[in-house]
Amino acid sequence: LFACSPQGTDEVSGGASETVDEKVVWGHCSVNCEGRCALRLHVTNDEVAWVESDNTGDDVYGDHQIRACLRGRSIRRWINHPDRLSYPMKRVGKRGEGKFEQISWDEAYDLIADNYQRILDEYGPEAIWNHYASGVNASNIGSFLSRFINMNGGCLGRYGSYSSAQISAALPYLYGKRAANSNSDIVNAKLVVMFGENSVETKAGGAGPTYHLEQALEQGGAKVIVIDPRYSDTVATRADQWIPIRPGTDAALVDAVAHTLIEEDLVDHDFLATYCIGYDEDTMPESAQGQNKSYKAYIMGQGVDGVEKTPAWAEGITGIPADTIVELAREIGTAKPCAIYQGKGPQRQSNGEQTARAICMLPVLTGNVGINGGNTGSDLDGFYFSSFSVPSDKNPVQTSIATFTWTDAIDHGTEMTKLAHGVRGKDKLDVPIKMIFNYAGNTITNQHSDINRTHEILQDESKCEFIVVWETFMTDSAKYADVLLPDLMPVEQPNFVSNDYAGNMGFIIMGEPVTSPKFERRTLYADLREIAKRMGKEEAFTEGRDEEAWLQFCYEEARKEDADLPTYDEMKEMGVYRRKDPDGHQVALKDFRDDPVANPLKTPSGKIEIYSEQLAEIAETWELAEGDIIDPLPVYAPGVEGWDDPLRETYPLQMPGYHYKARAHSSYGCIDVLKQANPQELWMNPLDASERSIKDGDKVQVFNDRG
Ligand SMILES: Nc1nc2c(c(=O)[nH]1)N[C@H]1C(S)=C(S)[C@@H](COP(=O)(O)OP(=O)(O)OC[C@H]3O[C@@H](n4cnc5c(=O)[nH]c(N)nc54)[C@H](O)[C@@H]3O)O[C@H]1N2
Ligand SMILES: Nc1nc2c(c(=O)[nH]1)N[C@H]1C(S)=C(S)[C@@H](COP(=O)(O)OP(=O)(O)OC[C@H]3O[C@@H](n4cnc5c(=O)[nH]c(N)nc54)[C@H](O)[C@@H]3O)O[C@H]1N2
Ligand SMILES: [Mo]
Repeated sequence: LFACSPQGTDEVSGGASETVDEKVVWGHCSVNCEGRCALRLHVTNDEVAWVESDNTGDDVYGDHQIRACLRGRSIRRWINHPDRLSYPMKRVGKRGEGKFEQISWDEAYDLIADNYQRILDEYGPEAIWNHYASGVNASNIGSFLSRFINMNGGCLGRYGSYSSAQISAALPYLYGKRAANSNSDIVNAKLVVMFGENSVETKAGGAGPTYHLEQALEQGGAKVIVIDPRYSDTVATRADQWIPIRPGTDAALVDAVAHTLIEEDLVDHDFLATYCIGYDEDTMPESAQGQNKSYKAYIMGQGVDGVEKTPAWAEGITGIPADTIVELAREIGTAKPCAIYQGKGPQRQSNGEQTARAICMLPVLTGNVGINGGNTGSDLDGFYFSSFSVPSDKNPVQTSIATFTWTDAIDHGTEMTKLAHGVRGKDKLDVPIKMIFNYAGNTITNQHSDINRTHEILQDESKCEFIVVWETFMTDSAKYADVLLPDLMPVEQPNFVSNDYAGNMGFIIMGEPVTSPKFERRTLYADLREIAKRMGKEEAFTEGRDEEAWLQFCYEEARKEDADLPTYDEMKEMGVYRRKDPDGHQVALKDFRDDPVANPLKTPSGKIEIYSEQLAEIAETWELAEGDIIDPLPVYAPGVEGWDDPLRETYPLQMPGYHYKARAHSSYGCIDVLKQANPQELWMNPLDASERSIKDGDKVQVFNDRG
């Protein structure tokens, strides 16, 4: 791919044209790959001619260039793609059918304002839903929608995410919060063990975790073991050892590693006694004493289930030979320090909360928490600037639901309760979701699950009455819009982004609109201002500012808290600003490790709760669906439709997913050169394939009852 354009740039073919007006504009790629990279867009006659990335500074590690991957470098093809949406439209066919008619902007704004006001009057703000959407991560842009909605009474809240709901739900019970070391700190580790962590493909930007991992390994020399069902690029390029595992069985592997650690006395007794409760009978909370409910009892076979979690037991579940498990345990038990991380693949499954907590048990048992070169077992963390988002009132609605359960809230919202469905802030929902605002998201169908069911729910217009979508392409989710608005991309408006996961080097990228708006595309802000005007709230919404003025306002507010930031004008001139983490590397729970009395955790006991009384109570009081498990200990729980489900008789193959290199979810999904470089393919174990006479490159059909 690089060979076809000079210096890894992406250039318009067709040779030189008469140059009238030429400029170079800073911009960024802010799709949700957990990267965020700098772009320098070369613009000729108000069209992007070619694109390069950050070329500033000496590019020394620690002060390195924020170079974009091949997706960001192909942004010209995305901006100018013939399929891009260009006009406001309203739906004319059935929802999801994809039939639209072009309308005027005035008609679009009237339709939205009228329906929004009607639904607010009839059902109240709890019936409004601001859909999970991660297509735009430019700091100043998406937050305009929250500002607008909160100004109008707010909306039903949501907690958790599609990314890491299980990690973020589970870890506070163990550690009082979700926290991890910067992966740049791997430079201090002797051994790195990664469960389904694939930053080589999923955090590929030049200032992101994959570059930190490479540099940390080069400088620190740690050995790397990756546990993943798939031979990922992280396995291929960073691992010394690959341990393939049956999907959904990581907790069983952990249990057996713990068994060896205990049996061979490789656990850190001081750490467990000082910092943790629930490892053995000595530190059990009063409510659970004398009942063989400790972690050690669970592992060694004296627990409630009476099963000893030996490596041979785990071999049958995980598919990993018992010898390999024993070796893994010995390596983890003797390498000091050892950095254990998880990606988000292992937890993004049923009972993923158990898996997320179980993986954390390995650093807990070996005392690798709160130190350089160690980790909590959680996914990555890093150095961040404070928020640059547009100010908004707090959401006045206190009620929230889990992000993933929004289709239930449309279909049978008033049946959703605190104890059976995780409603927060109220015992039950009073109204179903009646209206959706969806800005830059494709999780209505494409990125959600069980699309056939969602389709049915949304087709019934008496349930969800109105859906507004802002998009750049006719995605599958966009087909469910009642009004569909063509958005300008962040690089086409005043824009600004700070780093996401970026090890110990934070950064800010400030850009300006690369070209004038094309066709009838407008900014989200311009649209919301017009809708606010129709609802009599324009002045309150804008406070007299335009997009650029808000950008400057947000930046100046952040500068009040952080005087070392360059001035706004300097920042615009520089385009990129880098800052090294003043603490060296983020080390999660370091304060607690240094002084557990002065700096207790936010758990009820102030310690690491291997056994959680809170979870014991939840397990007793909540109404769980069949197959769902909540347990005071991080135990292995196979989950719904796991490897040993009886349904396997009918459906012999399991299909785990992973985040794909050629796209950030659906973003950049249509780019020809990216598809050529990395075609969308199904991977299958050659043994399974040969049993079915399937060869590499064959076209296959994959199906179940859901589609
Ligand atoms: N099966 C399966 N489903 C998954 C996952 C999985 O692993 N497997 N992963 C889940 C995870 S972790 C996540 S975070 C979600 C992500 O799901 P989404 O948030 O939907 O992810 P994206 O496709 O990155 O972005 C959504 C949309 O934003 C649009 N977009 C891009 N730029 C702009 C812009 O400037 N303006 C506007 N208005 N729109 C823009 C894109 O066209 C795209 O359709 O998916 C989840 N769903
Ligand atoms: N190119 C690209 N980059 C992205 C994204 C994208 O869509 N494309 N999405 C971004 C987003 S929003 C997110 S949340 C992150 C996610 O970042 P990651 O967590 O790194 O990626 P995932 O693909 O979710 O899962 C990581 C790995 O888990 C493996 N896995 C699946 N099931 C299991 C299991 O049961 N056990 C074990 N041990 N491994 C398992 C998968 O094979 C995969 O290699 O990626 C971000 N980066
Ligand atoms: Mo995600």
